[in-house]
Amino acid sequence: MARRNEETMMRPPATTLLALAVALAATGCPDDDADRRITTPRAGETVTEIAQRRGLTPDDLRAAAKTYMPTGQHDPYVMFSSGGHSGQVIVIGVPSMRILRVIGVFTPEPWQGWGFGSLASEEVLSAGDMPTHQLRWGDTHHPALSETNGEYDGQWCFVNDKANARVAVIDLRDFETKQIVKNPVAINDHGGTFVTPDTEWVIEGGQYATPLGWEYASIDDYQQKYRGTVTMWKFDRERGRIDVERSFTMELPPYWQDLADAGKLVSDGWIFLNSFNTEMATGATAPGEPPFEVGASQSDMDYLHVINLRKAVEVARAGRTIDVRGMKVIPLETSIEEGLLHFVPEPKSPHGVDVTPGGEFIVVSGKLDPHVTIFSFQKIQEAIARGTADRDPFGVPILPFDQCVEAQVELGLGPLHTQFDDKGYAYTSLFLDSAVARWTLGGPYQERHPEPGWTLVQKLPVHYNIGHLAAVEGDTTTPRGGFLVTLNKWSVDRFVSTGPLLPQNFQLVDIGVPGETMELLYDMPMGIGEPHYAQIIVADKLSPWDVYPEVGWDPLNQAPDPNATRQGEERIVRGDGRVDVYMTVVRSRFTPEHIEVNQGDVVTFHITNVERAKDATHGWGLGGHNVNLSLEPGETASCTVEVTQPGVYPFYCTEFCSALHLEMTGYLRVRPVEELGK
Ligand code: RUQ
Ligand code: CUA
Repeated sequence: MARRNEETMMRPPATTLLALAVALAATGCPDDDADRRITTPRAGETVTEIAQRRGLTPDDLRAAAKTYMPTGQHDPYVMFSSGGHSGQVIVIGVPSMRILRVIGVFTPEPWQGWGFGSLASEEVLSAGDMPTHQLRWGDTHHPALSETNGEYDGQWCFVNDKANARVAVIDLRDFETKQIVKNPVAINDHGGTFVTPDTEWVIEGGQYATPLGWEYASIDDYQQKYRGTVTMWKFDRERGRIDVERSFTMELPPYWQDLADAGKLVSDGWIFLNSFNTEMATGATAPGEPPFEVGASQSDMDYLHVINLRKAVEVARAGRTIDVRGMKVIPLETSIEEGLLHFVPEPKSPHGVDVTPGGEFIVVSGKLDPHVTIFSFQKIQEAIARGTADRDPFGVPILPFDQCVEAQVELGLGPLHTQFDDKGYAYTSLFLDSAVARWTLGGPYQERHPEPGWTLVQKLPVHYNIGHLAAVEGDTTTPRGGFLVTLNKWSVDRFVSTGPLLPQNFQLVDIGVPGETMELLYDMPMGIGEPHYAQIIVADKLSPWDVYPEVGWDPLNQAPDPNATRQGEERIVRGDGRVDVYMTVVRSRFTPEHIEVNQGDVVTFHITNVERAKDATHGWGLGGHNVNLSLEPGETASCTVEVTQPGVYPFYCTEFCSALHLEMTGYLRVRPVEELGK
């Protein structure tokens, strides 16, 4: 009997849950060990009995009921998380917190054939190289979903590489990386990527000041020769590529620029960029001198950079730029002359800057200040119009703090980043407190919640040391509310120990109910690099392809591949020292299966998966040559191997695609030179 009964009981209606809660409140946790509690079910157990056996509380059951996705059902939200120093982007279903996909971006990834032989991926990865070094890892920080009118449109995802100042473009039709650009001016970045409300521009703010264009300068010349940067990459939606020619960089003082956000609606056309180390500390250049940690934390105020993007675009178009390694750079003097850049003092070693959904306010968190500071865009505009005589050492005008600030809310220790919901609440991560603070927005948001504006409503402990946080569409013009994910840096005791290196902890929080009722639902260990930021989109907005549009598709250019091979037209073309193999793949064979070449030949394989069935992916792994291709239905992929070592090399399908998958194989035979002419 029990089976059906139990299944229906897994999703009890609210009233049943309540009854359950009452029943369970009276029972304690049985004290036999957890293993036995899990592995000794009785036939026909009810949910209550299971909960009693496992020692689950009513809150546990409520949390389970809120997060559980029954088999076959889809998550309503999808989170795009940076993969930190894994160099990748991780796609996660919310609220189930199931990993759906890891997208190969800056780091080769064998399952996807990313950087393991596929010529297309080599082309993308090597476009991001330094002239002197191949770069094969990245430190992805801030994914940015493309927007139309300030709302996610589900078409593109951008992400930056902090280690090397690179930006990648991911096409959400196939969730693959299509472009990597290396910043020609900066070596490292941080305040990226952030997009303007129509994804015209992808913003990449710098971080640690260096001489522009990867040059050398003595640290003694820090103030004269080191500079900060912010780069505006022009995105060409038609081509699906960043247009480097139409992009430009602004030279900034050698402060350490940090996070950025684009204005929206009323503040559309403006960029806000934090900074720290406005002290221009140069660290412990000799024994006994203060390290950066100390030197960069002296002042009470740093500078929020307020940038007039629209005007900066005009100045760049008018050619008032210098050339640095092919990048147009607006010199700092020009920015000052043209009024492109203003500073607003911000307390104290700030980190996050986040613009409210309507674009009216800019929320700044100072790591060493217990408040969030809220600036009014309107007031900043008025202060700019009024003018100021105050200047930083480089001549940048500094607007008076008092004229720009709207409110300050005391939240707790180590505030970092802020997200928004649909009910006029803001959520700020508190790193040192290990908590999320829910607080109210004032002004036009006042009518959405019962509490007074600009007040702290609730603090929810998280585990532990939270960095970023992501609410559903929480940085758009129309946040959805519902769920929040906290990206905690430390997990300490939350999971079974995996030795000295522990995963991070993503925690799912219910923010659907107003007032003091944020509720912690679920812990998800994140054992893939250290993610920084994430964005959560409503799943319905994504419309990825099931299979590539045509058989013989080139995913890099999203167009038919000239090297596509039709069934019956497979062939081996031999030229002078080079061999081209035109191969097809279908369950469960490669055609041709035998390829004999001469030692020293350069062999290029053009392989087309002629399948049209959803999920009928094949792989092509070649022993001894560091090659694995992933061939999604319809895809044509190419790879080139130089066969220097004679021998017999089986290749095989690396995806378990069919009952005769193990038979899906072939031989590449490399004849030794001595044999030639025999
Ligand atoms: S960061 S934890 Cu965005 Cu790189 Cu703040
Ligand atoms: Cu194709 Cu296994």
